[in-house]
Amino acid sequence: MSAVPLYLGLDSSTQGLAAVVIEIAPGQRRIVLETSLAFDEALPHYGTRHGVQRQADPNVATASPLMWAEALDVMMNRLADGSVDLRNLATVSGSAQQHGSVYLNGRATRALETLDPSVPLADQIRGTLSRDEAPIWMDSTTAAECAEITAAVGGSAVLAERTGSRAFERFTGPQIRKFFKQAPASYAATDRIHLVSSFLASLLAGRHAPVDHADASGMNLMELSTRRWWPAALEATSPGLAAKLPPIVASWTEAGTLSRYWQVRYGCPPAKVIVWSGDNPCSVIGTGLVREGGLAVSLGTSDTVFGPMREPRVDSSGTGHVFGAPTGDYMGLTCFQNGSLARERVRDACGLTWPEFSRALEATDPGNRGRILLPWFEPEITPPVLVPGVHRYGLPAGDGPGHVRAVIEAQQMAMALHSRWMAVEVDAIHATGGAAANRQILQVMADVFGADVYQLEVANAAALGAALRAAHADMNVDGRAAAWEDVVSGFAEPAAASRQRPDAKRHAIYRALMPVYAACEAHALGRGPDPGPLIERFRRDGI
Ligand code: XUL
Repeated sequence: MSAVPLYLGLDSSTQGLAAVVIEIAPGQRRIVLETSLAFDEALPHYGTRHGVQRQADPNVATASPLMWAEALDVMMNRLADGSVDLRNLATVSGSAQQHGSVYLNGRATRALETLDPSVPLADQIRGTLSRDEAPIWMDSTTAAECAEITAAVGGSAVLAERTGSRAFERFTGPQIRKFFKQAPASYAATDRIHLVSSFLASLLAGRHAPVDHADASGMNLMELSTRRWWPAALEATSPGLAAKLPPIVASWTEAGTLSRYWQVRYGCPPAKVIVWSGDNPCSVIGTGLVREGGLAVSLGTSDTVFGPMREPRVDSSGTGHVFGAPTGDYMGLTCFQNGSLARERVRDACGLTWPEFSRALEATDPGNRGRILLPWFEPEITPPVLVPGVHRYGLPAGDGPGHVRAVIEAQQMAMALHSRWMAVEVDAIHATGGAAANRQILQVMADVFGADVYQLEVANAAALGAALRAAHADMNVDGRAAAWEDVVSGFAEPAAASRQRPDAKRHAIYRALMPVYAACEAHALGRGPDPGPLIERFRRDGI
């Protein structure tokens, strides 16, 4: 009997690297292994906090590409220790935090092609960087470049219409422009600019990998309708950019095979490497949302709301994004920067463990008696807040349980409010990400959205999505690619027993609280009056 093929999905996220291995054969579909490492603990010599190299300026966020490379070595070493039979690996793909960029010099091409299996990967890549640190999605230092690019292409509406998003500080185009302006010599010495996803795929394949159309749409550089680099955006960004960018390909394209480095060092076969994609696009697959109509919420370092779209419906309010999806369709996404780290900040400030945090949530009233917190500990993406700051409305600083409920309610209301542009009628939400394990948080989600909320079996939907993308590229039916429904079936299905239903009374409370929350946001952003009277009215009538 021939061996059952294995598919590996890797997810290089902000805080760590995860791997999911699945096997698929007739009558046999199962997750063989799920494992992860945290950069701070596994690779302490990079001195990161939550995977990020923080500087004094809270708007700067970078990480070392060498750390991501070294993590690949650590993970492959772990996989090769016998827990899976790597010899049966058929295809590999990956998922990575979106928008971050890696700058390589002219030595990279040869270095990738001649990686020596006896020398750690990071040591061989060190000399190929034309910029030591990669700016990542949490960086918000490019407001000037966003304005310049926007003006050069004819305004925000034009940029959004063409690329799927108005200019965003974390997007790769504005980041590239800033690098070109601040370090012109290093920019000139840059031969190739990769996304985190295409950089890591290149390390596996031993040659420059293309970017897939899904992750490329997070750059303000790709024309959504043609899925090619948009010349006007390239020109507005930096000189000679076209020659430095990888080609854009469909998400199921083969980037090569696992190079000799991985074969000799870890006993891998020459398995096909399928281009990597962004973590949110991979999560679309990993949450099983392969057709329009579904919605997922990911509670990770960033909180994101996303769902597949058949046709691109660009957000005229400038809040969200339209990306390509790995299925070949599109996806809508709204991103919130103050996700897990904000929950952690509140938990730590109250001196609670996670179980105590959950109990505090349960012990407080839905609607929090109108006590509202805007948890902008870090700069926020949605709504745009460049100067971080926490705002409290009717919430005394010493009220620990009140803060616990307030941070969760604010995050859920912000997600519900700012994802309206996606115009998806939701009756079910697939929840993923670390905090999706918390039933109390998911109950608030169900009550705020007025929708059923399901947990998925796999904690890391992005890594699972990458593994499923790897499988899809290998699963041909009569010479044609397998249908996505067949690929995800049995893996990315919500567990029926996990269903959490909204409570009609609580949903009514949140419907009444939502305009109060929106008024607090407007006030904090300097765009609206004191919401005090609205809060008073809610306290009187809303609960
Ligand atoms: C999405 C975004 C984040 C990162 C986190 O636009 O910026 O969700 O992908 O990894």
